[in-house]
Amino acid sequence: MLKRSVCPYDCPDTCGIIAEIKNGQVVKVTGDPEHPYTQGFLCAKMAHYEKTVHSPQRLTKPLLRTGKKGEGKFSAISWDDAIDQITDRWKSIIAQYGAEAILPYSYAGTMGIVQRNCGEAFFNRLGASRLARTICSSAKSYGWSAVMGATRTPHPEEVKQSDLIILWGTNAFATNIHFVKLVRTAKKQGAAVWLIDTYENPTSAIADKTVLVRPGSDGALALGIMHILNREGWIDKEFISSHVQGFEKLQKEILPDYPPEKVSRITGVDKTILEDMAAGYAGSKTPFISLGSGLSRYGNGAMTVRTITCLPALVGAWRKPGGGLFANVSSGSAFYSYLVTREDFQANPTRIINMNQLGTALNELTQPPVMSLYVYHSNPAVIAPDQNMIIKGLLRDDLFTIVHERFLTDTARYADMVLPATSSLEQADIFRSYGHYVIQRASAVIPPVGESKSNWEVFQLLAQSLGFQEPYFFQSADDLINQLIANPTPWLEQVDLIRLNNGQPVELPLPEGYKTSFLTSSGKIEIYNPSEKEPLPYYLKPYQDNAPFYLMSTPSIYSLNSSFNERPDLVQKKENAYLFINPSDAQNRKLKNGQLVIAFNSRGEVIFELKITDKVPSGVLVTEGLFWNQSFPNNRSVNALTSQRLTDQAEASTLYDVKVDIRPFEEGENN
Ligand SMILES: Nc1nc2c(c(=O)[nH]1)N[C@H]1C(S)=C(S)[C@@H](COP(=O)(O)OP(=O)(O)OC[C@H]3O[C@@H](n4cnc5c(=O)[nH]c(N)nc54)[C@H](O)[C@@H]3O)O[C@H]1N2
Ligand SMILES: Nc1nc2c(c(=O)[nH]1)N[C@H]1C(S)=C(S)[C@@H](COP(=O)(O)OP(=O)(O)OC[C@H]3O[C@@H](n4cnc5c(=O)[nH]c(N)nc54)[C@H](O)[C@@H]3O)O[C@H]1N2
Ligand code: SF4
Ligand SMILES: [Mo]
Repeated sequence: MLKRSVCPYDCPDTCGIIAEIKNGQVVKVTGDPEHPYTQGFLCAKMAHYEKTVHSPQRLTKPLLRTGKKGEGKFSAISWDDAIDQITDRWKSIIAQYGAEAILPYSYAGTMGIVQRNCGEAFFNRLGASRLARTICSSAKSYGWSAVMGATRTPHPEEVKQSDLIILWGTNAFATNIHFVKLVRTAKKQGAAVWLIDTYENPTSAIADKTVLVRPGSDGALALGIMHILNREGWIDKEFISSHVQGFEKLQKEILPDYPPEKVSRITGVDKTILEDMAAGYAGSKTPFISLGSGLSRYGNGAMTVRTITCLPALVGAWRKPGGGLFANVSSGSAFYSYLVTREDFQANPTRIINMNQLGTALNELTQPPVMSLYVYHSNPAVIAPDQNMIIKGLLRDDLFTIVHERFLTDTARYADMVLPATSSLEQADIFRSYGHYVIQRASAVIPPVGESKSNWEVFQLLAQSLGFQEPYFFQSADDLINQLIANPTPWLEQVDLIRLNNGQPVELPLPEGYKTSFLTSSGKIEIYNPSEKEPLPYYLKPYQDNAPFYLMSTPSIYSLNSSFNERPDLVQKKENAYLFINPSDAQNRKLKNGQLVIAFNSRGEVIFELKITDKVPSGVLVTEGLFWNQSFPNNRSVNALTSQRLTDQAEASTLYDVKVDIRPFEEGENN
């Protein structure tokens, strides 16, 4: 039997998938050829999703801790027992400290609108602390909106009409593989491809030109290019006068400050390359920038994105199909998401804790302290910054931690109670994407593995055990999906709702003329934005500690954040937690290829295998992929080095704004 579903992972491609089912088990997973964007092809991770779904490591029963925290020793208990113990403990915490002493922690294990967000309704009703879910790309969204307002990002297929594609801070080979297919099509038609990154990431294989910038300096690079465009008169005056606000101010007050010599000093990009880039950009008819999120994870991240977003306006790139800038697709507004998150269930607004500062929250918050942590579809002991602080918090004897998971992740190992979670094929949901405009409903296609339950079901059980009476907590996930479809937003109304209901992929239409009627308060592209504290973009410095090497921890082709570490076949392909270093840096430090080194800073130490390669410039170290801490000799992974500091706007993570030093790992050393 073949059943249609959707890839649930935090990936811009959000593929349509077909699951082949025999005797209630998934035996094979393939791409859905009818999906308009992903067209029947899946990445290496999902090509054998059945190995994740039916992995021998799947959690199948609720578990109660029997060993020390972190030791990973548990015994199975019944669901009734688990729910009773949780709600009993919560009642006593609430009586002593108030419900704000309970902190939910969740992110992007599953991207479906219902399963991802239904916990919000439950915790709003409970009166728990709220979590600012800003680890990924909120600074990028902020930067885009500061210039473009609510304007929709272009359709990704437009890239096929481009003659110059700039992959700016994105490793699309790993993270956006269907977009690479479109880039290849454009290339066959003669398009040039540039990659702007901090190292020659795997995607540089399709680039005609790879420009390496100093980490966190892209804002200066964009200003430098704009300086040259202006100096040479390579600007589209007609487009600017009808569609852009504040170019003259930028021209007078900002651009003179960014001559090539200065920009070259800040970015490390040679002056002649800057001149070439400006000439190439101006000479292209339809330049298309695909902007990644990596460069937004710095102390200056929002400003960097804002500055780059101004660039296409200067040459009028927007007016032509195939030109412009692709940021994140914000199709969430196609749904009335409050039907899921139910802010109205909050009696009073409770405090908001930033997910990037979990370490501080667990160790230092008072009034009230965090006394219980409920983690679902996230793995903070691996993915969140300042790992040592987080683990110190998770080790607290008086902290009651519940983790709802598919696998015994590092976070789950520190839990008092572990609840088994269904996979996406065992639960109903409805999906949108941040990489294209297709939406799709999915039903459960196999029964739950073991006794696992979906996020939705667990929150219902907890709600009922706590005596919540709202009808919301007495319906099925499918009922709620029906409501989302039965109450369409004006945008959703434009799709074939019958097809959507039937689980077929449908595409949200982009409004006519959306690339020239901008959804900002002035109706223009706002290079000058009077509602910003700094109304004009300029080069803001990142944080950057005082240590010799920048450290990039970027995605791997074979995992997705910390997901897929349950798969020996994929972990094997990653081989090891490598740290890439430039040959000259290795030589200066007398370090050899393949030797173990410790990367360290004031926050922690992580052991890597050194790989010498000229793909990284001197002064930069790169590690690809997040591994489980369990696979490292000292039980710490790369986020032991990253910091809880936030971006300039939108409180996002600064995961790449980090510096370290390295030293050889001595045999017997195991700190
Ligand atoms: N150093 C460094 N750190 C990073 C990044 C980086 O590039 N470098 N990337 C960051 C980014 S961009 C992001 S978005 C975050 C992502 O961080 P997370 O959202 O925490 O993502 P994952 O590591 O994939 O962990 C998701 C977990 O959810 C579980 N899960 C999957 N489906 C379900 C379900 O339906 N129910 C439940 N209860 N559990 C489920 C999976 O088994 C998995 O363990 O990581 C960030 N951390
Ligand atoms: N296979 C796989 N796919 C994934 C993920 C994964 O972990 N693995 N993660 C998913 C998630 S959660 C997300 S948010 C998306 C992310 O996808 P994108 O936002 O498209 O970003 P990435 O492909 O992660 O690439 C980030 C790039 O930014 C570079 N970079 C870092 N700092 C700078 C800088 O200062 N300037 C410039 N120019 N470049 C810089 C890094 O070297 C890296 O190559 O991918 C998703 N897809
Ligand atoms: S991880 Fe991304 S590319 Fe791979 S199947 Fe899922 S959506 Fe598609
Ligand atoms: Mo992300």
